[in-house]
Amino acid sequence: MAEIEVRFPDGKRRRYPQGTPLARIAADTGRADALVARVDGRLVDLAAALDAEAAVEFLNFEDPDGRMVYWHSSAHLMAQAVKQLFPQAQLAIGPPIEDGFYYDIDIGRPFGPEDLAQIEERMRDLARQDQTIERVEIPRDEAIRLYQEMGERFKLELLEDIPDARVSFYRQDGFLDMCRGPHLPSTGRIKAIKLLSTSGAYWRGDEHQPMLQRIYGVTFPEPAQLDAYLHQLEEAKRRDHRRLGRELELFAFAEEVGQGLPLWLPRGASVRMTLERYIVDLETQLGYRHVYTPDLADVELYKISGHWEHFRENMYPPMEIDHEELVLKPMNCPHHIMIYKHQQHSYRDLPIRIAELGRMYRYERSGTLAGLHRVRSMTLNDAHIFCRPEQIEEEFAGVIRLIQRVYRDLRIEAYRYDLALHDPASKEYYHHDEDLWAMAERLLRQVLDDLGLAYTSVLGGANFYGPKLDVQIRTATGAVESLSTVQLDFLLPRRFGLEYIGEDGKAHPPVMIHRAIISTMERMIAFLIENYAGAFPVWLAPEQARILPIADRHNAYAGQVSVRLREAGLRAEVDASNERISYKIRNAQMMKVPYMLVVGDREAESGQVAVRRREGGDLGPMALDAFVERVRQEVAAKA
Ligand code: TSB
Ligand code: ZN
Repeated sequence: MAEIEVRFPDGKRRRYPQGTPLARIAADTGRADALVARVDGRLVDLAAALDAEAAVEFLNFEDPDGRMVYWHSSAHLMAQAVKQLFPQAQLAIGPPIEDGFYYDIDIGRPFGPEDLAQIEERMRDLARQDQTIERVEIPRDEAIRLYQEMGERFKLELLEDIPDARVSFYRQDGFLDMCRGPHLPSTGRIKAIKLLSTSGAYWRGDEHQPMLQRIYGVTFPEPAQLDAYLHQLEEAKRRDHRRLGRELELFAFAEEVGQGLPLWLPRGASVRMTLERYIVDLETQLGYRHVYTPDLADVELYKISGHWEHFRENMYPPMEIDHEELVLKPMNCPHHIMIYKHQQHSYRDLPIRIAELGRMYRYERSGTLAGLHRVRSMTLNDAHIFCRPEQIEEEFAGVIRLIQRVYRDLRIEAYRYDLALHDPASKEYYHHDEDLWAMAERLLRQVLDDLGLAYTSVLGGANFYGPKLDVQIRTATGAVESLSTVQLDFLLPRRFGLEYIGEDGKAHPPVMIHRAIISTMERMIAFLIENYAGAFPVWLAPEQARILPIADRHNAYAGQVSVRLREAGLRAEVDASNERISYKIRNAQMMKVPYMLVVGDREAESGQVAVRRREGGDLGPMALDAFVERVRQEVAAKA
């Protein structure tokens, strides 16, 4: 029989008889962990035979594609179990997702927890039976007949969209599911199984269509991997800023106020104010000048800037009054541009750095709102730097250094830099001056390389006005969002006819850098809550110390202590409730107050406080002045 040559990723080559199943090649090369093969770049079942020479790579669970196949087969396994337990069930679609898989199923009622437990148990049985998973191709009309007999109306609808003469199915035991594949060789590969939740899901995501039940699950080759995953889920729940925001009384939403419009409660407002003071002071030191601008503007302003053309989907509709058409501002740039334009500028004045904690309003679809991470009214730590072209690199680098400084102070460690470039193919969105784009993008790369920053390039991520560098973070629920951003812009200064008088005595357009370090106060604080799991460092904590009188007769002394601490610039409160001291301590710990100062007879007589730390641990009695000094140092060091 003819032989064919197989090339492996490590460069090795081997010869096999034509038609050798990939599974045999995997076994022959010691790849018992293989789940699926990549043959000349295409994913193929291990059961498939290799007919021609090819580059072959075997994928296991560690490979993202391998994992997708694993979870895809797990979805089939779940459907098989459901069909055995509920023969009348109608199956819709069941894809793998980033963290597991789901299947949309209709059994005429929601699945309850007992149902899930039962399905999970049946999946384990079926997996233990280690049934072979086979690919079968049948003519389309036969497939239609099959699904008609089974009464699978959703599968029939799916078939309507498949034009092919033959349709592929995957079969394990008697269970057949229409699918492109590829799949695992057998159900026995699926070891650790957990069904996580159910939710309603409209067929085809259309609210006019029937509501199906979506079951989410996850599986792993090793039980320890499942344990680690479930632990991580718990951890995410523990850190979720929406829960912590409620428990720690930081912020709230009210139906009466409106979706995505947060109310900052005193404790959240305190954190925010500390952060605002911090960044404004830092910016002032670095030569930024702060301004205030209105929340409304004539829509004309945004027509000139181009936001009306490119950003309108995110803007609230105009309000007509006194022959003006007013819009809520979605960005601060045009206002800052008008401030620049208010005066004449010489090259000696540049760079001019105009900063504002600028309030913005953006329409975000209700499904995308996510606590403080994504809101509709927000305040941005915004600034626009107007500079000469030869100052771009220095200014850009300065902004990146500021980001690094702030992230150190805030102890933000898990993030990634994305360099967002324009996509020349999307002509409607981006301005057409390709030379300008090329120049801007080259400059940014240059700065990043000079700073030795590792970054990922994202084609098509740029703003309509220019390329940008975004700092990407992950929220507790796993979404990736931008935090800080630095954006280069040659366009808006031209659209507004901005100028400065150069050394040559002629007028030139300045270049603009848009930048936000803290991001919006909303998103940054959402991120910080999750980052610290609610336990703010002392300098940011809304309540730095809580004074706990042991009995009512100590309330007066506790009051004096709080006055002293506040005079020293610390945030302190007294718990004068009628509770036992152990209860007061537990309460303060639940609110994650960094210091608890217990005061009783001894402390009142000696002018001391007995200090306990949030993390546990008794520092014992301390003179009040010594405590103040200690906290002041911690605040100064942002410890
Ligand atoms: C930096 N004109 C620029 C500015 O000068 C600008 O507005 N850029 S932006 O559109 O990218 O927004 C800046 C930052 O605001 C984003 O990086 C993101 O961190 C934050 N942000 C954007 N939309 C929302 C939202 N809906 N909720 C919370 N924060 C948001
Ligand atoms: Zn801007």
